[in-house]
Amino acid sequence: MYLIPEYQNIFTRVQVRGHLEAGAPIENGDYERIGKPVFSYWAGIFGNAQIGPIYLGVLGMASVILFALGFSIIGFNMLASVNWNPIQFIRQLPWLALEPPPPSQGFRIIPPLNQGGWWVISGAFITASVLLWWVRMYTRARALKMGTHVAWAFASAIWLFLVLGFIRPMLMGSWAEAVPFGIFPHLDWTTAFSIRYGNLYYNPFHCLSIVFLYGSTLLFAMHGATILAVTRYGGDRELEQIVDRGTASERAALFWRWTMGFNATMESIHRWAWWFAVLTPLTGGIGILLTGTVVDNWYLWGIKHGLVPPYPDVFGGVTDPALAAGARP
Ligand code: 07D
Repeated sequence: MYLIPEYQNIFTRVQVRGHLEAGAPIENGDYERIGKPVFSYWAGIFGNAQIGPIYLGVLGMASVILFALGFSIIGFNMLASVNWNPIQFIRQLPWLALEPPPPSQGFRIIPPLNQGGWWVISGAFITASVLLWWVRMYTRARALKMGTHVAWAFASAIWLFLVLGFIRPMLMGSWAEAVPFGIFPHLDWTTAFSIRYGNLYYNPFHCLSIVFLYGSTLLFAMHGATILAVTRYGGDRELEQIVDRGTASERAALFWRWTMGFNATMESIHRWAWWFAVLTPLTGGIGILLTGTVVDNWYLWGIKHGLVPPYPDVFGGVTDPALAAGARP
């Protein structure tokens, strides 16, 4: 017997290839769409099989060039640190670093090149690159008459990036507070930072940031799974379901009310997801900004505010190591 499917959903592993799609026409803008789009089987496995057109424009080109410059400066400094030996460069790459200026340089705008000067220059290039990429996102969204939600979410990540690399070091009066470039070195920096300031776990903004980070993954999994589960009823046509609720939405909503008593709506789930993602680096940036500027030791702060559980007093009292004789002022 030959079975004819009743409903064809748009999630299918069959790669449907129509004509190359140039994209929506744009008013008063003869924007370059570089190159002729092509189809790729492998791209189609992960998303749309069509690659291109890409638009770089002036902002995009400037951003790519600045990033390449910053990235190359980091690479060449690392190469210099292994005596220009390419084999050692590959072998030791995960451990190599371009460090920010030492404390003795304070927040001098251009320290000597081998005293963190290269770090400042590459950081400036990468920061300029990231900011231009943001402007590009904003202007591309406007050109397509879209909302600018993506750009504002990206701005939240840029906030944390700026706090870590520029705003907090400036407030602390020292580039040495900033994050080094390097794979393990930047991870070591997070541990050292946490220990130096009395355990970041007791920073309530780090807690909040983790809540939103984990929350984002949970919401993404719940939403992705829910939509996949109701595609057979047309749930994958999310925008249609927002304005004209169908049986897919009804079932998805009832499923969540059954299983947890409450449901988001076809529209609100996307706002939940946007806010959780945005609040992750937004709260994180606040937490980093407060560290060392307003709060010196999160553990002692936690004791003072009843966050740290009381332990039996068998180990003696805890004093702030930063207050001990000989500690760095
Ligand atoms: C990093 C910023 C935006 C990035 C942008 C991109 C380029 C590329 C490339 C040069 C992601 C620009 C970059 C263009 C340049 C080249 C090659 C966003 C970023 C715009 N923590 N922790 C967080 C957990 C601990 C510590 C956030 C968990 C320890 C520090 C998050 C645990 C210690 C900082 C989080 C844990 C510690 C953080 C990041 C568990 C020691 C931060 C959120 C289970 C290891 C950051 C308030 C994010 C922060 C941060 C999670 C443990 C230290 C929620 C789950 C106790 C110092 N931690 N952490 O979105 O915001 O990052 O803290 O143990 O600064 Mg933590």
